[in-house]
Amino acid sequence: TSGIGADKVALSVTASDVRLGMQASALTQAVLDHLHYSVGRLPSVASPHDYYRALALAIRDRMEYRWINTTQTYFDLNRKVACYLSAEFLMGPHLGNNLVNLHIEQEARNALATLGHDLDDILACEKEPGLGNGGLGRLAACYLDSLATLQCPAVGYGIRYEFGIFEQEIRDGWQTEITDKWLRRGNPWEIAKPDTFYYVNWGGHTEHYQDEVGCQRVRWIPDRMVKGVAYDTPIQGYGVNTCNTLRLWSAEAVESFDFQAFNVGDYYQAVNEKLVSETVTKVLYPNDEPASGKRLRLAQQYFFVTCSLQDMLHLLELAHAPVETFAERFAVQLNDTHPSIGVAELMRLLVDERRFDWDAAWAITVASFGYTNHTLLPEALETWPLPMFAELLPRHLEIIYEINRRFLDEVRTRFPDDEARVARMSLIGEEGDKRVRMAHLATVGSHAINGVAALHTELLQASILKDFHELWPERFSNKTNGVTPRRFLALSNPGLRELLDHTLGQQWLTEPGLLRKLDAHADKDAFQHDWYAIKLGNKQRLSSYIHAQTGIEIDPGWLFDIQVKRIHEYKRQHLNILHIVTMYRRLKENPALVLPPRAFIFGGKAAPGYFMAKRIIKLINAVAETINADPDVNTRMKVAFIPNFNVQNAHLIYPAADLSEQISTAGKEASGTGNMKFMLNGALTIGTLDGANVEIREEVGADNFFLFGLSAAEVESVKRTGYRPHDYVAGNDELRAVLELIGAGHFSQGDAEVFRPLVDNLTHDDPFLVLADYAAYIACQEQVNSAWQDVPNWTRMSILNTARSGKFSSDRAITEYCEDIWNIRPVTVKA
Ligand code: TH1
Repeated sequence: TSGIGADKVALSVTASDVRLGMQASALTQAVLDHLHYSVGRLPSVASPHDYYRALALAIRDRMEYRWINTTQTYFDLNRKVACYLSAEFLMGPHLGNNLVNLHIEQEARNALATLGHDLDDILACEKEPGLGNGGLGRLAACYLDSLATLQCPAVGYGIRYEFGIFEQEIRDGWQTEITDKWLRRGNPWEIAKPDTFYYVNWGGHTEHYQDEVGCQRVRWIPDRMVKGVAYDTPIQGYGVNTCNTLRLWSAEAVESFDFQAFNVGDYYQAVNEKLVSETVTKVLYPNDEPASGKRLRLAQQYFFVTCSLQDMLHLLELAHAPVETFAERFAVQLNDTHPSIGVAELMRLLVDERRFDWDAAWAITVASFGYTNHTLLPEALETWPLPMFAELLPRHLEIIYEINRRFLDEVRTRFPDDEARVARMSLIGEEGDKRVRMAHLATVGSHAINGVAALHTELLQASILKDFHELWPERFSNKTNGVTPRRFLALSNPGLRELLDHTLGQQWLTEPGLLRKLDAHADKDAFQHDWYAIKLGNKQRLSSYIHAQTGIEIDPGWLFDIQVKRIHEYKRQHLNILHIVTMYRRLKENPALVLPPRAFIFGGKAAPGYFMAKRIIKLINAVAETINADPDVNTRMKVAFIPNFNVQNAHLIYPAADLSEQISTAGKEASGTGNMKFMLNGALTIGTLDGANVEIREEVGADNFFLFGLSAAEVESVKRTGYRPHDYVAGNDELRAVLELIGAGHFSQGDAEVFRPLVDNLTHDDPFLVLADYAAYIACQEQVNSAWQDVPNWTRMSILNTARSGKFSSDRAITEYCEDIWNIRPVTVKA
């Protein structure tokens, strides 16, 4: 090349550069180079983890060009960007997923084989970033995958917790929590951007003053300050050049903020300031659902939200675009109320710092934000006591009062003489101590509000946001959750992937509607045979894992009945146990009973302070120990609790399931996403009419779904008319005997204390109607048993589940968000 720009061409990197080659030989060289230059190890002494780091860096290199190019393309074309604000991103291991999305799994396998290593061993070395609790955080991760795959301009904004969700160990049947040190051996996927940082203020007071043109203005004089530094991770789309960004903020002390202390020689105080600053992003709160109410949690939320909004304003500035165009450039989605302080913060940035008038700022704010609600559980709704809020964010409280004053005027105009309604809708709750209601702030500040499954959106509009729905029906819509088929099928179920590729062609991975074509194969002997063999192989794989982790041996030929999710009373793992104990008693009383053998498999973490949930884990393990050791029953049933359920072992779990347990009290599980991962992998569901189960049943057909239990409406009416769980105990001898067995210490070496709180809670209170649904659940499980004995028909139903799971792809969900809420269109990134 010669002439203008020749030097640039020579210096630029291209995807065809031999050092970025996608062939196995180029990968082999790249791994060796990284072992040498980045890891600093001789191949002869390098550990599998060293190879993991070298391969991860080599793969990251191969995304880098696309990554920079993607960012540049959005910038050059001035494209509107979806900003997904989430306190949690449960990404799971990156390496395997990036290999799938780049189409270089086989090349990587060959490259490592040349170096004497097996890719699967190397993949197992990755410590996943567990920066989320469960469904909500994993949903955010699936959405990033779909946004990149659909070539949509998007950024994920969140928190770089130093310690993610704790690791669970089971000791003597009890959960113990171990600190998650995911960064201990470094993180090859992130790139620190020390020059991309913003200041975050706390505390202090406000001053009202008149500016030079006579306008009333407010100054916030904070008394503390930290810095938020960006760490970026590439999010490679499947089969496209788009590589989006996950930007996580990490808290650092502001150098010399405590200059005074330093100058007077108080070196210790200056260092201490640094420690205190950095606690903001130390640890993820491990509560799924119950709101924590801790000041540090509010500080985390404000910290990542202000950094993200400041980043957006900075990007506008770089593009020489006026701040007035904010809402045309950014669609800001609030993943639950955790980032909802963003509504007040954007107002502050516009009104106080950019001198916008209130109405103009408010129009921009409402046009920018969308709010997704993920739960109706009262204990999960975030509210902050006024004194705490005022101490940490005094200016934001003033802004919230002003938003509220104007909003309630609007309510009074629309609904005159209805002060009860005004009190219900206020952003400040006055029952007991005064609190800021974050769901109300998020709703008032957003032009679009959505629930995460059809039933959940209906209930949302009829319960906690009823008044808001009456005021602004046009702002509400449903967006049923989805999961990515790349990670949850292609990566985790390679056997099934191969069969689907062979039967349908590879397009099913981006057009999951094509899975419906499996309907035509569901009755074919040969196809059923292949299907069954794949499932059996997956069960073998899980069985080995369970054996390695727990010592429990499970026959892969048995029915694999699996419930994996956070442990919570509303999810009713204890209903599952009542069924297990019922079958145990039946077998003990009648050894000749014909019962197809089943493995009951559980997994899930309990919030460390959740007394009942921890006892449920203990009960599962106690029942497991008794049953697995009893030769009268252990040829027909076994129970296993898989410790430390996370994304990595989920890859082994979902593909091995025959039966998916989705048994929450109707009306309580907003959507569920595990239900979708099981269905995608050909498990049949036993479940209530709750969350997305309703739509799963609609898609797969009532004949291919095991339904039981009260509906959401029936649950409410039973509660209204006075639920008396004891009546169910009195009316059902078998249930009574089961509860007595547990209560008397049969599974706890005669210790009648340990499970007493559980049994008492069920018989006297039973807030989640376990006993009301018990008989229906047992009867439904009997239907499962008969269906399981007809292998061809079970296999057929299994095929139909995968065939009809297309709706639950996160691509469908993201397409709906893009079209209905964000107004974002795909953009092709050139190679
Ligand atoms: C979950 C919901 O429980 C689940 O039904 C849903 O599928 C999932 O979100 C994704 O939409 C929630 N997780 C949390 C976590 C926290 C607070 C509220 C919810 S709701 C910390």
